[in-house]
Amino acid sequence: IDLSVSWLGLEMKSPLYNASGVMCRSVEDLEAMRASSAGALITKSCTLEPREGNPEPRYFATKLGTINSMGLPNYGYQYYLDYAQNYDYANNKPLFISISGMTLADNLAIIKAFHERELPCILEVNLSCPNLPGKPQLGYDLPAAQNALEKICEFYDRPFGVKLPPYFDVSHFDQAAEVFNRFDLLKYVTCINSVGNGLVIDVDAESVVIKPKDGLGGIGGDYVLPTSLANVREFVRRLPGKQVVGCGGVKSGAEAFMHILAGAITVQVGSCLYEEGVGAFDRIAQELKDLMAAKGYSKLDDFRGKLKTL
Ligand code: RRO
Repeated sequence: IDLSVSWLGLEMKSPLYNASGVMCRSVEDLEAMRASSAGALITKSCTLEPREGNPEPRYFATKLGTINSMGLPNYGYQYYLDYAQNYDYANNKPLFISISGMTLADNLAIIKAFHERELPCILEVNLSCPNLPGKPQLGYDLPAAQNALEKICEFYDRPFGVKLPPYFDVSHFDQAAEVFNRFDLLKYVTCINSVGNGLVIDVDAESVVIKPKDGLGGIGGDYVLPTSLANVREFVRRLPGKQVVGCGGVKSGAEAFMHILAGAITVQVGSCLYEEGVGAFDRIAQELKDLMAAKGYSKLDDFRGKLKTL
């Protein structure tokens, strides 16, 4: 069984890698990702300056998934630029760099710095952090998102991607796709970031479980699987010539299969990776191979995007 994927001129031995934010903040985390059986790795979203992030506790897992309000803790873009500069692209898996500046000017400065180094890493602009008090998600303000993409494309001349929030209305899928289709170098979208501003409650303690924003945080895991699959399928239909990366609710071979069946080119693992560690990649890849073998499939293209309707 062959799990390899070729896209963006890159070769991946497996479609599975980390969701940005999980196992990717420090060089130690990134090296654990690199040494794992993941097919690629993506860094924690970075800002112009280093950030401590929100006060703890800021992450909590339940039986059905996770809530987080990390608040963009990261070492600042220069740390990830150094990692990307020192990365051995010829002998390692593809490297993606997630960027989430606090302002458009910050994003442009960070992207310019990467552009000047002419590195073969792929930039992914995060339009969807739900956890910065007072900062709306750019993906929910489509004119602002369009303006940001226009400014980026004035100078950036390499393929790149964006990380999207989940959309919940068919008109919003249409409006978002109309914006993304204006940009040729925007080669992929990653669907989805966490479902923003959920609230997990501990009955015994009669309390919220995380400190920031009076307990509000981004939801991941089982809770979000149907929403992530819908976003993947709907953007695959609306973005011809672009790719969609699936992210949300993947904890076994079955969910990875679902994302690819819905049309995802590759599949990211977030909550499950946080809870299980990088061993999750071996397990999920084996489960995906077993499922494909049972169905008579030998490669991902045999079923990608072939979801049936009734
Ligand atoms: O750091 C975070 O709080 C965070 C970010 Br930037 C994001 O994009 N998604 C998320 O669930 N948490």
